[in-house]
Amino acid sequence: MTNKCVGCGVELQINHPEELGYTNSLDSTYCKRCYRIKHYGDHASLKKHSVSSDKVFEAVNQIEGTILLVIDVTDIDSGLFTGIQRHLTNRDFIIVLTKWDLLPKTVSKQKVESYLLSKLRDMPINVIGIAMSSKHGKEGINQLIQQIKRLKIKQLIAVGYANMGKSTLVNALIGKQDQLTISPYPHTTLEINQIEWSYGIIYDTPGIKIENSFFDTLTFEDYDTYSIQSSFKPKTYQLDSPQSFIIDRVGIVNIVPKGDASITLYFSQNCPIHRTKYSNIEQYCEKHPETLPKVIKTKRINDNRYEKFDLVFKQLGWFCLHGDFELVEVKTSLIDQVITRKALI
Ligand SMILES: Nc1nc2c(ncn2[C@@H]2O[C@H](COP(=O)(O)OP(=O)(O)OP(=O)(O)O)[C@@H](O)[C@H]2O)c(=O)[nH]1
Ligand SMILES: [Mg+2]
Repeated sequence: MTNKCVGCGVELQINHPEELGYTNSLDSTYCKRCYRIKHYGDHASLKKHSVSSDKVFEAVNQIEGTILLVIDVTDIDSGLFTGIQRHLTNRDFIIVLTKWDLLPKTVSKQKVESYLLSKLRDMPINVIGIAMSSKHGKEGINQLIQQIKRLKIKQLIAVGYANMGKSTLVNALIGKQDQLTISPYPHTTLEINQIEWSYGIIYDTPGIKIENSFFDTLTFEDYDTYSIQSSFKPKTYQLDSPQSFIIDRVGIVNIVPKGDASITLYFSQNCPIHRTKYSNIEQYCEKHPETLPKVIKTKRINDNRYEKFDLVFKQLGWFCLHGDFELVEVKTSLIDQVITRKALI
């Protein structure tokens, strides 16, 4: 029988120091990569490896059980992948919204849940429960455990896009904070990891790769500045004149207000976002070509459904716009990664 790394699920090996699973002894609990991530915060190896989503689905389809679909609450719009019912057929789903501590405390859980439910309406999957979890406090985890007990679920498979918090959630469920390896970067878990716990068996799985992500257009190091890792510190601007917002190497948002209007930014505190007058944007671009995305497509936002709406740059955050607008225009390379929704907050 082969031994697997308890942290990332990969098969242990002692012959190839540069390859995955390397360890000094086959009796080790963790591979060298996990050891270095856990003890030295050394994430360099994460640059090199990604995971095949098809392989993940194929492997998950070999396992019976309820799907614990893990979605980062700051990125709900990425969390529900297309074709989910095609990839995971005839399953029951419990959806867990993770990272609640990153949202302002005033956010209504009902509002977020009703947004999730509105998205689920178009998806033919059988949802038998919804739960919320947070880095702080055990309330959400305890409620999830109660649901699992009540539904008499014996096999659970944590599935979701990379970095949504699957391994952190499984650690919290089994009550062992440090068992599975976690990191702030995607593709930490490499293979399916089977864990026995008080209520049966729970599987941690490698994250599914988000295709066409803004992060594909940035560098690995940019992850630290652009990804949302600490609570939002929203910034609000009154818009009494036309303005442009530039997210470094991601895109530009041009806004021409009609009367009273405001904009609130929900992005990583380190995310490089500049503001200038709309009348200056061309000059700005000429002066700072390095801040522009490589390819630029333009999309006009004509969403008049809501008085207050979010302009979401998936995975990165969103602008919340309040009021009337003559023009809202986005210029970016990944136009499909920008969507609008009724304001979440
Ligand atoms: N603030 C906050 N951070 C969280 C929470 N859950 C997970 N994280 C962080 O999110 C990052 C990713 O967590 P992981 O558990 O490694 O995510 P994963 O889905 O297993 O990632 P892959 O294995 O790469 O697919 C880590 O930096 C975690 O600390 C949470 O509830 N709150
Ligand atoms: Mg993981």
